[in-house]
Amino acid sequence: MLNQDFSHSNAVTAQEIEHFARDGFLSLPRLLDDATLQTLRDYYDKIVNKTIVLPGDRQLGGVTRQIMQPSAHIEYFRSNPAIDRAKSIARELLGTQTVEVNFDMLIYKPPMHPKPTPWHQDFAYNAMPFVPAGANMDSGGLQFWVALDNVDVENGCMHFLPGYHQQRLKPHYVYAGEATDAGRLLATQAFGDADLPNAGVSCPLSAGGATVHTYGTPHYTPPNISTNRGRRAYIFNIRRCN
Ligand SMILES: O=C(O)CCC(=O)C(=O)O
Repeated sequence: MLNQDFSHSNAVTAQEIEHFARDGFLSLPRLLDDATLQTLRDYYDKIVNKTIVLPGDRQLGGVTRQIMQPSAHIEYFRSNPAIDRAKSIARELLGTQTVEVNFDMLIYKPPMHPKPTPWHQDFAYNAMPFVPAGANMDSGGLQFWVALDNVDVENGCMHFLPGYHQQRLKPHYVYAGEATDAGRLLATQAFGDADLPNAGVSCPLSAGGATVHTYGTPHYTPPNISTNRGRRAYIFNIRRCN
C-alpha cells in the first residue's frame, strides 16, 4: 500500500516514509503556520462554546465532545493550509498524485476530562456496530490528527502501537454508547498488556504539529488530567482517489 520510491520526496523524508510503512504512524512536529493555527483555533472555540452551532455536535460514546464534519458548514474547514500540506504528505505516503479529503471532525477534551479514547483501529468503524475481526485493512486511507494546543500524556496526546496495520483487523466491541448509534465508541483489548492505558508510543506535540496514521494502526488517547490545559484536536482523513 505504501510508496517505497523515495526519489522525489520532499514533504516528508525518505526515512519518515520508511518509518511510516513499518510502524503505521508518523509524528509531524509542524504542519501549520501560526496564522492558520490561530484561524483554526478561533473557529474551534466558537464551535465549542456554541457561538457557531453545528448539527454534528455530539458526545462520542456519550462521553467525549465530538463535532462531525465542520467542513460541511464552514468553508475554512474545506480548504486551508493544513489540508494542503497534509495532502502533499499523503501523496508521498500513499504513492499517488490523486488524493482527496473524505472526512473531518473535532474531538475536544477540556481540562479534567476523565475519559480516555480507548485503544481501537479506525477501520473497525466502517460497519455497524463494527467490522468483524479478520478484515483486510488495506484501504489506502490516512488520518491526520492536528494538535491545536501543546499536547502531552497529561492532557491527552495520541499513543500508537507500531506494526499492527500490516496484520488483519483485531476484534472490537462497543465500549460506550448504543450499538445502533453512529456516535458509538469502539475499543479493542486484543493486544494484551500493550493495550493498557498509556502503553504504546506516546506522541507529544507542540501546537501546530500533527500525527498521521493508517486506518489499521491501533491508537489511544488518555483522559485530560490537567487542570488548566484544554486539548483541541482537528482531525481529517485523506485517501487516494480511485
Ligand atoms: O482525539 C482523540 O481523543 C481520539 C482520536 C481518535 O481516536 C480518532 O480520531 O480515531
